[in-house]
Amino acid sequence: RVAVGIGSNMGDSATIVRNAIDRLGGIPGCRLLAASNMYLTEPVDYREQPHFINAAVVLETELEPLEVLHALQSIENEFGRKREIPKGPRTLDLDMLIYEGYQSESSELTLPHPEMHRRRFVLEPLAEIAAELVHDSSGLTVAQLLEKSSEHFSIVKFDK
Ligand code: PH2
Ligand code: MG
Ligand code: MG
Repeated sequence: RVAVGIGSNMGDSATIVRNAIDRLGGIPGCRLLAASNMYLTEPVDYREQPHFINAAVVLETELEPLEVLHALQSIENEFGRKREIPKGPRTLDLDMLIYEGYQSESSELTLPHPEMHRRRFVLEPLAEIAAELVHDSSGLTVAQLLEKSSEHFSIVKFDK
């Protein structure tokens, strides 16, 4: 199983995130197991930008981690992703969070995602669909990471 975090804060973010979820389930060699609700979240790290819509999905895959990464990157590009400011506004950000049972620290791909354990905009949606999934670098489940997280930025369920 692979967990993917989805974020958007440019354009019609709710529609973009919904369409991205459909697109993720259609990657050859992947099957959508679960998709979270959408959340409206306060920007973290780089604060001077609009709120994000965030969500998470869990896929079952027969692809290797780098193959999944490349598929995610091509979907980001399909949705017109520009990277102007690091951690700044984006139409679509797809981050591989966990590839179950796998850890790596290469220049191209760090798994589990190096910042996911402290980001509630990642942990809340993921806990909704995969609370028991194990974060391989800490050995903790997503639910345990969420319980430990002290981040205070606001997150509200977005239903439209
Ligand atoms: N992504 C970032 C930086 N800050 N803040 C929120 N709320 N949601 C995000 O997806 C996000 C962020 C860099 O990828
Ligand atoms: Mg990213
Ligand atoms: Mg990101």
